[in-house]
Amino acid sequence: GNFQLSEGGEVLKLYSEVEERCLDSLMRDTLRPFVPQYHGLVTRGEHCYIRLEDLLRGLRRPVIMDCKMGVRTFQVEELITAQSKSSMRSDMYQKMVKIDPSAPSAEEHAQKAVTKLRYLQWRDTTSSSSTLGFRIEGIMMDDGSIQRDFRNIRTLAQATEALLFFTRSHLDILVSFLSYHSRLLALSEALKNSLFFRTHEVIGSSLLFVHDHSSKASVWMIDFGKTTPVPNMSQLLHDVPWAEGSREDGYLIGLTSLIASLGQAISV
Ligand code: 4IP
Ligand code: MN
Repeated sequence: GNFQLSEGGEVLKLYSEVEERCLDSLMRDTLRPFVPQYHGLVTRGEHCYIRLEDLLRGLRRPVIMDCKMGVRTFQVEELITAQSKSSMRSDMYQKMVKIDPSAPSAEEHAQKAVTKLRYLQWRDTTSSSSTLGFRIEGIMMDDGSIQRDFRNIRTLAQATEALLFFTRSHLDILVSFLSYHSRLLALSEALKNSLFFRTHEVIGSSLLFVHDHSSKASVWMIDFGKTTPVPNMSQLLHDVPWAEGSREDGYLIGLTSLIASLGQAISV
């Protein structure tokens, strides 16, 4: 979870060193127009916060969709952590059983716990993350209601259905699809030219889709708490599947799927 407050037209997000470093570099990167503007740190009570542009500012009853990007949502460090018994998580076992009681192995059932790696991989392979390179984490409708029921989406056609649901009841669906489509194409150009993107493994980051009645539709890159520089000056391709030993995240596989899905939605 990411705890945040609202203050003076900004969003205050609980400090994370990893995320702060990313935002700081992003302010000097070609991706700057695609991320919330970063205004430095502030302390409130006993906590330190990251001051961010409020992406919902000026919007009336916005509709929001969070798509988690990449073919995996675990960091490669989890492969090592998972080898120590102390990393067993009963909370993650509980979350898993609640969705699918048959998912844990006999051993996991006996321990009533799973490793974080196991849980996150299970989430990736039972959603569209592994196959399409993104998954819909949630949609907030204009009445404030939140839908998180997109777990069964696997195919591009199902993702397109969800996108149609997302823009339903709004303005001209086509107009917002077209503006999302062109924003994603612009993002994909910016990513091609981004030094930050070439040199960072982007894990657990989302694209936030936002529109309201005034037809303003935009997409933002958010959540960099697990986005880290790749070691030894190496660079990532982002458009190939992950395999053990690599740090590829499949971010561009997800972006390509999203663009294709919007393309399908436009032609419906
Ligand atoms: C959550 O699982 C998400 O994967 C979180 O990632 C992750 O936080 C949580 O790990 C994990 O329990 P569900 O979405 O299935 O509930 P995100 O914050 O990107 O949504 P991390 O810490 O990996 O960022 P824990 O260890 O925080 O519980
Ligand atoms: Mn997120």
